[in-house]
Amino acid sequence: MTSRDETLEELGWREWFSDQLVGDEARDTLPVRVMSVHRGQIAVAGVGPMRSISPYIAGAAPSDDHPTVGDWLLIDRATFAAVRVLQRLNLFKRRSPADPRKEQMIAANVDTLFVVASCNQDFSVARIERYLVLAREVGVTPVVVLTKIDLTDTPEKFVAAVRAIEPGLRVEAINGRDSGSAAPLAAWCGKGQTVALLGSSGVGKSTLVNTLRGSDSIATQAIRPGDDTGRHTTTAREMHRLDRGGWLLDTPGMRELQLSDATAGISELFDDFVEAAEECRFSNCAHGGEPDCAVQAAIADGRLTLVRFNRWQKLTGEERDHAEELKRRRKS
Ligand SMILES: Nc1nc2c(ncn2[C@@H]2O[C@H](COP(=O)(O)OP(=O)(O)OP(=O)(O)O)[C@@H](O)[C@H]2O)c(=O)[nH]1
Ligand SMILES: [Mg+2]
Ligand SMILES: [Zn+2]
Repeated sequence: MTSRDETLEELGWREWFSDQLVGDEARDTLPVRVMSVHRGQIAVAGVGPMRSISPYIAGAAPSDDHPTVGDWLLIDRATFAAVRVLQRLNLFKRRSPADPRKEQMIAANVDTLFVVASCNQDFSVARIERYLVLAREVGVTPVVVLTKIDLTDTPEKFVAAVRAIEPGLRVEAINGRDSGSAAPLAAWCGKGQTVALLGSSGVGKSTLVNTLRGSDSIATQAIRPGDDTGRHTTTAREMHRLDRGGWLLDTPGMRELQLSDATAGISELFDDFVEAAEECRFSNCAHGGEPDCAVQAAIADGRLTLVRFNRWQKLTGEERDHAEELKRRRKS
């Protein structure tokens, strides 16, 4: 193996990407990974020094063809201009809070998702569940990281609430400011691995990146004492390198995660409800009092819970509303 291959592998390069090179691309272009996206410029790393280049690709179609953080990009060997984005292993996106018709890319080519939530007033099972639906939809293994266990007398209550979402879910409860406490997370951060951190503002994503890197180079900021919400300290998505070779992709805290086209993810996370619904008398049963509703029957005899039913209905309702909205706009 040449040192070039080694460098690229440390950045997460694998056969999936090298197999995509066609024709003269191996000769005329260089593969680089998008490390960060800052207004109109992207920082890319590959063999040689890190560069800041324009993300503009001549002739590219709108939306998904544009590079986002985590992407593998071919750049022209001579001019360093972006040539094309390699097909992704996976892509995290959400509905844009500013314009619900648009999707916003969050991160590409992620190996593990850390869903970060804190053990305080800001804790919400429904919110964590949304990130888990997204992980299912995208096909990336999630780990729920509960931070700030040093600030609660009952960390086990938070852990139990998360474990109840899904059997077998990985949950790590830690003090994100303590390297010993955060050490188990290193298991997902091996050489060439990319771990994305998602969660609300103030839960401690950047703090965790600093702790795992043994540095304090990323800005963090105290949360609001009234309601424990954060101050939106991180403003850009950025990959950070760990000494052991992995990459942590820090992101700005989200006010709300509006899922986009997550029907499959919702069905997977709520497969027990989907299964029960197949037994309803009417195939279009809304599970709201129709005769012979198997979902209501399962809730009545305790096989399914009402709280999860309500969250399932909310998520499927949002998907339905959004699909109808898009249909309406297309017609008009
Ligand atoms: N006590 C305690 N404080 C923590 C822990 N993790 C983070 N903090 C504190 O929580 C505050 C917010 O942390 P940040 O790392 O800035 O949060 P963030 O998720 O990056 O927030 P945004 O960048 O706004 O999305 C800081 O004051 C951290 O020191 C923890 O496990 N225990
Ligand atoms: Mg941050
Ligand atoms: Zn029903």
